Amino acid sequence: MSPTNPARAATARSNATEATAIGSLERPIPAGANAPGFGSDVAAEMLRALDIPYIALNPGASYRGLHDSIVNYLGNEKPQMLLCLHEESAVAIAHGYAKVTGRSMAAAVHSNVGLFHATMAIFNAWCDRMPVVVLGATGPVDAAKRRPWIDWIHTARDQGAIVRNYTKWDDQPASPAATRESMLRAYWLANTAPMAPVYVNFDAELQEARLAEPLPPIDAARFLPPVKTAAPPELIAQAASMLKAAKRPVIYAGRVSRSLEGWNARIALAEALQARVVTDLKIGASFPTDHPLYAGATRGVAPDSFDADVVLSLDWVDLGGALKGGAASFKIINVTLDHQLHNGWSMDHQALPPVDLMLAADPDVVVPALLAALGAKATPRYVPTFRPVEAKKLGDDLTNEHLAYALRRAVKDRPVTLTHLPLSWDAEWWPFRHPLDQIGGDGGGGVGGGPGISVGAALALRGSGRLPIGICGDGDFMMAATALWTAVHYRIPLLIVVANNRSFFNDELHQERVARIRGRPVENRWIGQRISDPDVDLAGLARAQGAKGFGPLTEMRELESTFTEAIGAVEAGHVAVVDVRVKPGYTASMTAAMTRKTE
Ligand SMILES: Cc1ncc(C[n+]2csc(CCOP(=O)(O)OP(=O)(O)O)c2C)c(N)n1
Ligand SMILES: [Mg+2]
Repeated sequence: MSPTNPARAATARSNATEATAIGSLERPIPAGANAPGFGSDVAAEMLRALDIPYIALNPGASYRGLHDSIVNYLGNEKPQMLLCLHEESAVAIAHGYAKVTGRSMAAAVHSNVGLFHATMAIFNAWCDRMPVVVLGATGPVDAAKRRPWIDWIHTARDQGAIVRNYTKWDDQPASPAATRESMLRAYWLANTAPMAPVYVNFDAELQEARLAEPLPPIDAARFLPPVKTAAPPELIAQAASMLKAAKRPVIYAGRVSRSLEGWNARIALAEALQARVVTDLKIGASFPTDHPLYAGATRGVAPDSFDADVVLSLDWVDLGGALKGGAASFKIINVTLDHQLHNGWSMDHQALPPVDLMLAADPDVVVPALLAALGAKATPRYVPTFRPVEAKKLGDDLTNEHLAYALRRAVKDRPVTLTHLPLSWDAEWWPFRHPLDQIGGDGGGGVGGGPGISVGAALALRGSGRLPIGICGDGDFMMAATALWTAVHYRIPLLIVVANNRSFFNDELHQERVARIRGRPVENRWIGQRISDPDVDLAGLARAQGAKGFGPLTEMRELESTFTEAIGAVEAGHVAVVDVRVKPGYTASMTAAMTRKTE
């Protein structure tokens, strides 16, 4: 049973489908090219063979061959180009798309310079373990073919080195045949758990060269074997008996898929074991937060040490850190494939956790196997039920809690996907009852991910009946506000709410902490952090790009009605931005954690 009102979901769906189909936009005149004639036609054909629906890009001469092939050979469909105003947005959009669908789309970025702009978003996707196929270009690699100056500054001997430390694989194929193999391998690796971005770099000359001879046909599916990483039955049996014997089992529900089947299996497992479940706001919803067994969410801060005897970690992001509070007394079962990605450059592998039983497997595959081993029912008792938000008296200052409360009241029983949350969000403000209710954070802690990820998620959710809402800090929003243009241009409905405290507030708390430790005035913490004088017109930034802009809202009583109006605009197919002037401040527990004098 769905937690939503079916009639409302149907209305939302029909509104979305009434909106202009993206595929009807930017149609090229027929070019009459129906056989591959150039190197880049082969690469374009591969994109289609890989069933990549969209390629988010910012253009550049280094891949003008591929650009032409997508427009004039493929007719700009499957994949369709999504023009972005910054490479960071292009990759962030592909990242957001993957967070919803679990599959990669492509992003294309120009030579070294476009790749430099894209790096932050690639790192975010890497830390988030999300698949993105990033395509780039260089050259001509043959120096004799280079145009003076520009081709020289935009050619690097080893361009992949820019991103090699935070991609799963990269390549620079040297022939059309190698291009096909490279793209197949890249897509397969990116989309095989543990998932991560990949980078394929095309030589400009190779793209533009005429094909000497046609390549033999290729059956792409045979090179993309689905990989299901299960745990050996004896380890499943061992895990099942440890969990069965446990008196106080706790499940750390970490990086799992968005599938409803997997979600239901996790609930059934928790119910069978009577295990409490911890979740993490940094990653997508993994357990219903209104379930009686739900034990709370963490974000950035390690969870308190739970009174547990056995911990089952389903690919928890920082298990070592989480267990610091009391691991000595627990038995720990770790289900993860993440170690396959760990390298010597990035420390995103986190602390090394103590582990008593290791299942090097996909948590989505392990949970049903555990249910079977326990002889437990695979269907949960939990039934998601919508409950209207109760009227609540909050304080006079407009805070993020007010924002959450008023937004929930305006949303009512619509199915919503929270595509991004600000740092100062408390899990208790918004219940999750479906795996797509929330898709997690930026992954790499790179501020500026929120708008692009939200656009990509909204793209994937288009026509699903779900209302995408990204709640961004003002700093996050302004770093990547131009990602919205792509949503407006391609008619991707989306609501962005800016939790605007007119500050890079997180860092005010850091300055406060340093001042406390040094015995210096904490009153100065705002200097070099506050974004006012002038206040930025965020609704204006939205309107300037063709989105609907609302605000700034400064009064509690304005919120619910403005959100209702903005939601109406989104349901009519628009992009809407609501600027809410919130009081600077984090939740008490977050502030305490950030400003305490010593560890
Ligand atoms: C790319 C990048 N630059 C700087 C930082 C450091 N940083 C962490 S949080 C933060 C403030 C973000 O401001 P905002 O989005 O407005 O959220 P707020 O802290 O005000 O709630 C900054 C600058 C970062 N994490 N990433
Ligand atoms: Mg801020």
